[in-house]
Amino acid sequence: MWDVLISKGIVEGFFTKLLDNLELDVAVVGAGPSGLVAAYELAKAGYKTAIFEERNVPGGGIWGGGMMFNEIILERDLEDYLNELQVHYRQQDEHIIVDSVHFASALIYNTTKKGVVIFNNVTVEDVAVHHNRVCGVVVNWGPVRTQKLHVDPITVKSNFVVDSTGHPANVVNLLARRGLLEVKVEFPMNAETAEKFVVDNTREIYPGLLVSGMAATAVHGGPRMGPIFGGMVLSGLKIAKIVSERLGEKSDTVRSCCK
Ligand code: 48F
Repeated sequence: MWDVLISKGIVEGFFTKLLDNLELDVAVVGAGPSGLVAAYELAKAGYKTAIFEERNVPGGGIWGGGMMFNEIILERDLEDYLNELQVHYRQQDEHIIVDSVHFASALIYNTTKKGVVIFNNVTVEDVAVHHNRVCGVVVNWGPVRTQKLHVDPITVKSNFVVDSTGHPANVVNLLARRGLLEVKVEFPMNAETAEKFVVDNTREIYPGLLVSGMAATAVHGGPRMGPIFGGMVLSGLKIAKIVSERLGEKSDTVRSCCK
């Protein structure tokens, strides 16, 4: 019966992916622009990377552009990167304008094409901490959190975790609530200063835990920037650079702390 063959294909396909991603080099939390770029670059560099996204649809804040006008703005110096991703754009003064649906689709397509699995409908509800170092993510189905179901999660081991959860900085705040690190409150809108701030503050914020995009801005008290996305792309690129250096140069130390 076809219907059962379809069921078998789906169940086998999903569990093959899940088993293959229970031990990662990098777990990215949130499939917004900074998380997608970070994962794409890390996969390009050969690191086993997966993204956990609590919503059904990856892409985070890209789709809606500014106030649902579905266009986004990037800085002109990202032209080469957009060409690499085969994104169509228009130039306007020192900026580039891109259709937000096209940009979100291109990031999702390129990231998954490099082999990154995006586990959509999966929320990261906690992290695993061993010897004062983040060593993985604790995951559950998205609706378990939204519907407050009493269901225990499972753990995915990862040498590095990236909080790419946007404004709420959900992963960093899990540690902040327990007094393991201190966070600030996001500052009001200022696109010009925000674009530099987000890149400067993309960093390892706790051993094994990095923070990117609006999460990096928020927890460091930086200004929001609205529908300009160059900083998000550069933040994702910086995450990949930091992690590559850490995993490359000190691979034994880094990998062995998460046994
Ligand atoms: O907010 P978001 O797009 O992240 P970002 O990379 O980009 C920010 C911009 O979109 C925009 C901006 C740019 O100029 O200001 O806001 O910082 O995407 C964050 C993603 O994380 C998911 C959430 O559903 C969204 O798709 N997310 C949040 N918490 C969790 C999560 C969680 N605990 N587990 C899994 N996914």
